[in-house]
Amino acid sequence: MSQDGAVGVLHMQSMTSMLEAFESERLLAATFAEQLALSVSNLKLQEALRQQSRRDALTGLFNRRHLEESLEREMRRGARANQPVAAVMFDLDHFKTFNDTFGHEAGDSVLREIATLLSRSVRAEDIPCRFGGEEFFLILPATSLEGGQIWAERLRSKARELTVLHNGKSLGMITISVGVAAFPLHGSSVKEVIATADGALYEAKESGRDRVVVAAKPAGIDVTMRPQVLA
Ligand code: GH3
Ligand code: MG
Ligand code: MG
Repeated sequence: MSQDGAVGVLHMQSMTSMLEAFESERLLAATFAEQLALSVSNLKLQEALRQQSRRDALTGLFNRRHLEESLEREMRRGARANQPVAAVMFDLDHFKTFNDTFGHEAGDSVLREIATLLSRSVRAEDIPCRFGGEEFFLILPATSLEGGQIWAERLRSKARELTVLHNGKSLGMITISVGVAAFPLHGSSVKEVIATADGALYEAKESGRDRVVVAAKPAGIDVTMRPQVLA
């Protein structure tokens, strides 16, 4: 038994018919079962916490830790299947001003709406994440850089059309800046791919915001080479 009730059934059979020996074995078995129950319920708790720590509390999207693990897995899968993986990173424009004007709670509503839009716009195999603050990240398995760009442009238009209400009042137009990169074109490690998407996002900000920038294709990449994933 654990705090939450029965965690399992343990059956032990005595090899002796002597009552005294049986009694000491019974005590040992009870102690053993208690320890076992504790271990099993600890493992269950650990698993529940692990599940929780993969999600961001405000938006329900996957968090950055999950993103990094998933991107590595998808890159490995892509390498094996000879398929690209697109990485799309975006950041809300002038969000600080937005918070300052309408308040932090209104800002939170916007983050949740954007997360809903993101979740609704993706395929089941895509992985939408909150990278941190007002930055989001999307992993698109089996998608090229061009595919990522098309997807990013579509999201940018949808974000502009979003009407977020807070206390019955419209919060005005939301724009996003987006950076797009892809595996294996922009690197063979998670770090490199994220950094390239981040670099493209930075360029989108620098060149005026509310736009998509696709990371430049590195010169001299041999596309006939089988992709590799480096840790
Ligand atoms: P830029 O267009 O350059 O991205 O400008 P910005 O104002 O969006 O960028 P900056 O990095 O200066 O500000 C980010 C803001 O995001 C500041 C912070 O208050 C807000 N923010 C981050 N996380 C949250 C959150 O969980 N809730 C709310 N309401 N605001 C958040
Ligand atoms: Mg911002
Ligand atoms: Mg930011």
